[in-house]
Amino acid sequence: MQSKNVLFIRPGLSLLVIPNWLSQQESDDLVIDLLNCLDWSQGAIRLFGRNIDEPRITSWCGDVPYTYSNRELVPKPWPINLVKIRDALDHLLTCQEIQTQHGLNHCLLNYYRAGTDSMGWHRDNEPELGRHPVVVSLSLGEPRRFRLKSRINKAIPPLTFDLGHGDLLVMYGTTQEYWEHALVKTKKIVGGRMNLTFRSVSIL
Ligand SMILES: O=C(O)CCC(=O)C(=O)O
Ligand SMILES: [Mn+2]
Repeated sequence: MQSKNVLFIRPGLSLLVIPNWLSQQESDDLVIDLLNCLDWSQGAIRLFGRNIDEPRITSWCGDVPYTYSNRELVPKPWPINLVKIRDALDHLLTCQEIQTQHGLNHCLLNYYRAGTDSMGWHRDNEPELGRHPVVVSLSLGEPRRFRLKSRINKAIPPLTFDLGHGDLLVMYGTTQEYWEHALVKTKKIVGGRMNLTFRSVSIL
């Protein structure tokens, strides 16, 4: 089904973008609540034999284990306000005829404390996300620049979205096979931004 929010604007990319999916008030309430009720931790990556802090802090909840960035995220209960959001997003996917194997059963949360916090180019293509991963991304807080670029054809122009408070972006279809994405650093003085990515994870 195609609506005004659905974008099939580059080869191999399936994207749905809904600005202001949550209202200002809903977004304000959610971000405060999630900062307070979840455990936030500093993840690290192993690079050349050294542990390097990721440039962001993270949290998660989910019904199943998920290995992300070489970290095993064990199942963790969903706070009540995230259950409501998750169920609304499952419903949205059904209405858009975007299928998931197990429903949205995992949520990874990133908090970017300042413009120097970021996420480098990557794909969300862990085996437990299946052949065509569905990644539903909800942004809260300060707008930040989200980029997508083709892995296979450098002549295809990249895409840039300034994702702000309450904006929703869904990647699906072959997007994770042919495209990479990143949340880039900025030299501007910016406040905090939270990002929630809901995923459908299989137990392998
Ligand atoms: O913060 C964002 O908008 C992107 C997050 C992301 O790509 C991820 O969690 O895999
Ligand atoms: Mn990602």
